[in-house]
Amino acid sequence: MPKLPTYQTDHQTITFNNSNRQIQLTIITPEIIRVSENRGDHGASYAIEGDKETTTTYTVKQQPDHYEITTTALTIKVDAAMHIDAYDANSNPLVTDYRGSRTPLDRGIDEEHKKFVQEEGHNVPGADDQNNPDYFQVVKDLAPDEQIYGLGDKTGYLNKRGYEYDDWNTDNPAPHLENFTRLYKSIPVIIGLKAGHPYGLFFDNPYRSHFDFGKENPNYYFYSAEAGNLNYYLIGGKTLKDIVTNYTYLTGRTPLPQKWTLGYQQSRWGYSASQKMVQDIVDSMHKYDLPFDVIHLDIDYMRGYRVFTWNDEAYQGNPQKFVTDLKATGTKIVAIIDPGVKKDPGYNIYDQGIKNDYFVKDPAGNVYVNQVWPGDAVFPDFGRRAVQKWWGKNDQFLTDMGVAGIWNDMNEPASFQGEIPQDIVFSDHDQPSTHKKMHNVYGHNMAKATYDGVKRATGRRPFVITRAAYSGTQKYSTVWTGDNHSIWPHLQLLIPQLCNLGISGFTFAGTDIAGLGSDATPELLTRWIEAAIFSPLLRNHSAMGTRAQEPWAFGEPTLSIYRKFLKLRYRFIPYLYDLFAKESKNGLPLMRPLVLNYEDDPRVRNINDQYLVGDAILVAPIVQPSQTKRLVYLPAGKWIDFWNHREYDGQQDIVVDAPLDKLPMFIKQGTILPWGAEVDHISETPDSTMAFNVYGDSGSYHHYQDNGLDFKYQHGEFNDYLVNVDHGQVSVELVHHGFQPYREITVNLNNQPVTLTYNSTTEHYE
Ligand code: MIG
Repeated sequence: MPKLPTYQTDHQTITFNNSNRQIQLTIITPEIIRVSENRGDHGASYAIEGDKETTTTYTVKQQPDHYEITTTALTIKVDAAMHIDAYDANSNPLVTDYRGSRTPLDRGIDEEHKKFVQEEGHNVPGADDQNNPDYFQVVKDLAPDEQIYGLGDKTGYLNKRGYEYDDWNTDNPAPHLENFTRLYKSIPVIIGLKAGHPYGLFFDNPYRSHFDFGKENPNYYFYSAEAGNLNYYLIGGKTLKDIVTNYTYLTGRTPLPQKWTLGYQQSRWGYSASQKMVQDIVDSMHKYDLPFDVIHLDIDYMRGYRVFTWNDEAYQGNPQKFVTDLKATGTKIVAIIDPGVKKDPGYNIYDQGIKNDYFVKDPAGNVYVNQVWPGDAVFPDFGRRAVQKWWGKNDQFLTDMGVAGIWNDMNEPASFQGEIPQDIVFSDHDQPSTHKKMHNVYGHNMAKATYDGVKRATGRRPFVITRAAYSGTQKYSTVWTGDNHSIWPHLQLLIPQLCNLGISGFTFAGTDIAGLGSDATPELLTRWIEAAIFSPLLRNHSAMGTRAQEPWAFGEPTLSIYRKFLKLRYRFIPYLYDLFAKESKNGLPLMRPLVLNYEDDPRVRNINDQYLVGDAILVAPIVQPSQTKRLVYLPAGKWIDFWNHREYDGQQDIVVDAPLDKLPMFIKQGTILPWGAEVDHISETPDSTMAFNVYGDSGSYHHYQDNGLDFKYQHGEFNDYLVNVDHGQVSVELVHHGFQPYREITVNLNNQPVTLTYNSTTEHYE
């Protein structure tokens, strides 16, 4: 029998040694175990901040041919060949090393032909570069009944099985279809179900990586990285929800946002070239009675695309007045900032960066120049604290103007004259490193710098939107899915894409409604606003040069339907805000795939055209042209049609009507939902009343309320209401009282409103 490795333990780390390898297991919590092997890379994690290790008891047992490391939730077996196999508490295999050798795909092409085909512009995926000495791979068994989710923003379907993907943040504006292996973000976490048993696997290594989920061979999946340390986290839990909670324990959760950020946002590349154009959009929003909170300013508001400047002349010499006046009428401005700084001696940002040595350089020590919007541009070295601080301070230029949020674009980083070479010197936690290592965390560090800067300057919960991200960026920024197109496949994509982002920690996400590139049609715009109406980030955005797609652009009936859905959105904002309050504690996304809640039901394991909002709402949008009826699968429980209150039993397929103005929606029986007042924007004045709708005759619900703006809630300034309905008996209790309570609460029970009034002496609703 081969000899087992030796081992030593040091607190919660167990180090295994044999003649050629040293592998460490670190028990982070009973449900999270890290597997690592130092391969010469340095530098702390970007995804995980702070010490996540909690005191955990575990045992190490020696068996004849392996060791067993056991916590209350996981058992890891380590054998003589250092295979690592993870099991749950009931000995079900979760993540086990594949013992065979890989069988790379035969693509039927030799090197010479490959060159021709590539010259014509086709993408021929290569075999991974196993000759590179830094390359390593992790190959794990794939069971016949195994589904793989997560991985952030990738294209394709909810279940990633059968596909391959790359992590290398990429700006490619061609339509993102299922054959695209990489997009703007690197979020290397997978959430799996193996024979119905949930697990998570997080590969924390920012270098270019590849994932193959049984495409090459249905018996295994593999992860490979072109450099860095072997460093992955095995995550267990009783349910898929536990896996997401544990993963977000490790990498962080989206903090509670300002409430208005859940409002509707209108954007188009081009508006911001003049105050008049922006004002016209605002006026039209009012004229057409469309509720909204935000107008975005794309790159045209700047002076010659110089970041942290404003083309004042196009804003009557006083953009600050414009922004402040708009704010007074309930409209917030969010402005874009790209990382590329125009190479332009005399321009203060460039000068400061040069003087303080803040830009990345080539190995010979010259500031590296590439091109982006302003022409020749240089790139801040966000891996240094001083550079992050400087950048965050620069954001004050905008926040002092009254700008309410910052939109970070182009931070893959994108560059027009080819990709930045791998050896350009980028810092890694203040130490010189390379673009090769820092590429995938560039956007993360920019978003973090922005968050910190805005927080310091305003004291409010920063609203940052970023295109590029790494695992953990959710702590600092919301995300949008980048340059989609006005095409039906991209309307279809938003459901699996936002659901996978959600279970990968990025709940505050959205797509450009109706598509950035290409020309929308009235039907596409209508179905898109319906399908996306619960997406946490709700922004219609389009590119310069495409057909207009504002809500009124196609006249009627598009405008009225659009208005109807925006009004519906605002009714649900209290519910979405409640979900954020919960998410910030448990990491569970607002918009979620059905499998997250119903993992035992094989029918829901790859549903790509329905989603849930929290636990209570099931949404089944129309994502095909001309379709006016559709099949809806209802999981276990009883469901109530939102529109006509018809009741359905779960675990069946039903056919529902969906004329152009209808989004099929079902509410789980036994739930209570807050129902906000009809408003035209989210006000900063606290609401004095709230309503709740009851679906069924019993249920209970926690409702959260605070000022929706700053961090006072962290010092107890919030209310937690418990609404209870027991066979028609209504009660409301203020479980936590730290904010001005509603004067009046109405509970709508089968269309019978029961109104309770706050008695400030007894602190009860009566
Ligand atoms: O190269 O700022 O994804 O939302 O409108 C294009 C212009 C740069 C890409 C963003 C898009 C934005 C556009 N930007």
